[in-house]
Amino acid sequence: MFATVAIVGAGPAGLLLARMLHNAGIDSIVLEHRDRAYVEHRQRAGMLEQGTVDALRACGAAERLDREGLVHHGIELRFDHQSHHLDFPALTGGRSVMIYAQTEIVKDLVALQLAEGGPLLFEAEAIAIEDDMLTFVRDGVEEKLGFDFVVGCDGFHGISRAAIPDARVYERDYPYSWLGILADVPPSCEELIYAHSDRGFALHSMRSPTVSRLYLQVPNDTDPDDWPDDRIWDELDARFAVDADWKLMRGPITQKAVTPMRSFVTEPMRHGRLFLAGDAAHIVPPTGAKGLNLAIADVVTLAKALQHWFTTGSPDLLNTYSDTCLRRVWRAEHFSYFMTTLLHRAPDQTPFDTRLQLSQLHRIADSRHAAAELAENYAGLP
Ligand code: RFL
Ligand code: PHB
Repeated sequence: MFATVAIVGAGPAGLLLARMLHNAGIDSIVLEHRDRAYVEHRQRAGMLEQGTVDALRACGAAERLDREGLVHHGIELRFDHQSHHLDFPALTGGRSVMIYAQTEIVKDLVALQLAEGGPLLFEAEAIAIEDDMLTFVRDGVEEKLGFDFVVGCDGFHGISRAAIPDARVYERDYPYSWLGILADVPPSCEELIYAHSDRGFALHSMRSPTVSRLYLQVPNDTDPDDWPDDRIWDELDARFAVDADWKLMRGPITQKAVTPMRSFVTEPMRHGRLFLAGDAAHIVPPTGAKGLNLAIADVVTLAKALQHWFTTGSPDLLNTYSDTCLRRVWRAEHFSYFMTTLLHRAPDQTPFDTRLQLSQLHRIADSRHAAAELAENYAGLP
């Protein structure tokens, strides 16, 4: 078997890359370890930057997103029992964000790929990447795939990253995790609420006009079974408490999961014909909502570079791929770290630390410059 571009992983990064290459007339094969239902239902991100929406539109994958996506013009910061609205268009020169679940992006891209793209092989696990050959296992049988280029879009637990020799790794773990729930209840807010409280962080997000997505900061290694539904709603109530006429609507919880928080970057993101994109190369804690957006930005950069190579024979953009991506990655790493440490309560937090957090939160609420700095990073740098 041979593909001009072999793509490992059918998450948003791998699927979008396949779509962009297809549109540019470059053939690819996507190998995905899991089955279709699994990748289409893995609950993850929801907040899309303008650049992500633009990329999906440009490759003809935004028809449903344009019908069902919820445009958000800001977020709410809640602390000291007060709410503060950040108006993104006013602070960023007109930018907004969109809520549309990663599961739906994946479903849309899988459907397009199967209808008009190249091969997408589910339950095909890549096990080794060599110079110009990839080995994968399907139905218990080892197969070989030759390529001109191979792209590791296989997420944080994939195998591609290990094929880059002498990589430099930068990482940080956080002393807390997120308990995330999906609930069949209309959102209790129009914008996302990021809440700082004495009891820890909470986030109110949404998936649709009838489905809410909420998160609670919890200790690492928390067992979701220790959190019956009533305990979750009571804790959310306590952390979102505000001196205003506001009530958190409760409804049946349909999913519950605990996610650890991590910052991670590997450099460089390329070795010879192997390129890394998305979570395979970098992880951010979800507080800044950057992970999916970074994955899409990598792939947009790489698709352009590959197209440039195949149309002009020039390797210039392939040679600058890693540096170009890492510049954006490190900005997002810093912003995600900033948002995380600003809003969470560390197990060893002192009253001094809390005072610093509150001082910074007040600064964002009171200063247009501080608010604009947050809004620009959140809505996405061009
Ligand atoms: P993915 O989505 O992990 O996809 C990798 C795919 O590779 C497959 N795979 C293999 N296939 C073949 N052979 C192998 N050896 C393989 N090893 C792995 C896997 O099965 C999988 O299908 O990586 P990708 O495409 O880079 O996409 C990254 C995003 O998924 C991730 O950054 C975001 O979900 C992060 N994230 C958020 N990002 C945002 O931009 N906005 C958000 O609001 C946001 N919220 C979140 C998040 C992540 C969360 N969790 C659970 C980590 C909220 C949460 C709770
Ligand atoms: C989500 O909707 O899942 C979401 C939104 C914003 C974040 C993290 C997750 O910062």
